[in-house]
Amino acid sequence: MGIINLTPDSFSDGSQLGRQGDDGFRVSLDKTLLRAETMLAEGAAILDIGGESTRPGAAPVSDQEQMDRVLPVVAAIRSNLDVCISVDSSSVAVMRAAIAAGAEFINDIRALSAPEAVGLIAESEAAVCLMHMQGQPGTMQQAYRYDDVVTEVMAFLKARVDACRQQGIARSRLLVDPGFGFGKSLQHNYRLLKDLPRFAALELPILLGISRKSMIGAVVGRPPQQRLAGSIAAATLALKGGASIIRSHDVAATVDAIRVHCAFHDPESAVVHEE
Ligand code: 7PJ
Repeated sequence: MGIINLTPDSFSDGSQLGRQGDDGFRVSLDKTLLRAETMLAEGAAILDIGGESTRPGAAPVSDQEQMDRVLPVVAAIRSNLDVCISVDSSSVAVMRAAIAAGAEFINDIRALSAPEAVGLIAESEAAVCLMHMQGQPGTMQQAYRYDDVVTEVMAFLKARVDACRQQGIARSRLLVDPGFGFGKSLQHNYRLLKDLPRFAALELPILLGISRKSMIGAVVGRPPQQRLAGSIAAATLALKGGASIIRSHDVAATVDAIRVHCAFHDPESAVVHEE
C-alpha cells in the first residue's frame, strides 16, 4: 500500500505534492498522478490517499478541506490507473464522497467510531481497515496507559470487528491494524511487532504502517528521510509475524522485501525475474 499524503505538514513527503497558497494547501494533480503512476509501476497494489494529517500533535482538518484535497485525486486515479484506491479518513461525509468518486477501500485510524460510519460502510461495498489508537492525534503521545498492550489492542479490534459484523459487513471486507505509533510508547510498538503472530487469532488480514515512523527513528537515530533501511527491516519482521499489507512511503524497496519474504516463506514457488 503506497502512501499518497495530500497534507502540507506530513513529516516525510507531504508538501511535495502541492503548494501552500494564501487560501490553504493546493494539491497538484499532475504531481500526484505522477507519484501514483510511479508507485503502481513499483508494484503497489493499493494507493492510500489522505487529506488529514494524523501525526502526533496535528490539528484536525475540516471535512470540506479533506474533500477538496482528496476527491479530485481519487477521480483522476480512478479514470487513469487500474489500482485499488484507499482513502484515509474518519469522517462519514468524506468516506461517502470518496466511495462515490471511486474509492474501494476506507482506511480509518479511528476504526469507524464516528456515528453512522459503520452503517455507511455496511451500505457500500467498500473494504475497511480498522486501526487501533489510544486517545486522539493531538494528544495521544502525551498520555497512554496499558496493562497489557497486545491483549488490549486485540480486544479493541475484536470489538470493532464485532460492531461491523453486527451491521452486516462481511468478514471478507475487513482488515485490522494495531496502529503503530498511535498512543503507544516505543516499548509498546516493539511489543506489538514482536507479538504480531497473536493477532492471527482475529482471523483477518493484518495491515500495518511503520514506514519512517519514530519507532524506527528512535532506534536507528536518523531523521525521516534516512529511515528506509530501518523501515524495511521492520517490514520484514512484520511479514514474518503475519502481516498481509504494508503501508509504505517507499514502494519499490518494500515490494522487494515482500518478494524476498514470499520466496523465504515458500521456496518451492519462488518467482524468478529474468535479469
Ligand atoms: C497509519 C495509518 C497506520 C493505518 C498513518 C504515518 C502516520 N493508517 N495512517 N495504519 N499511519 N491503517 O504514516 O506515519 O499505521 S499516518
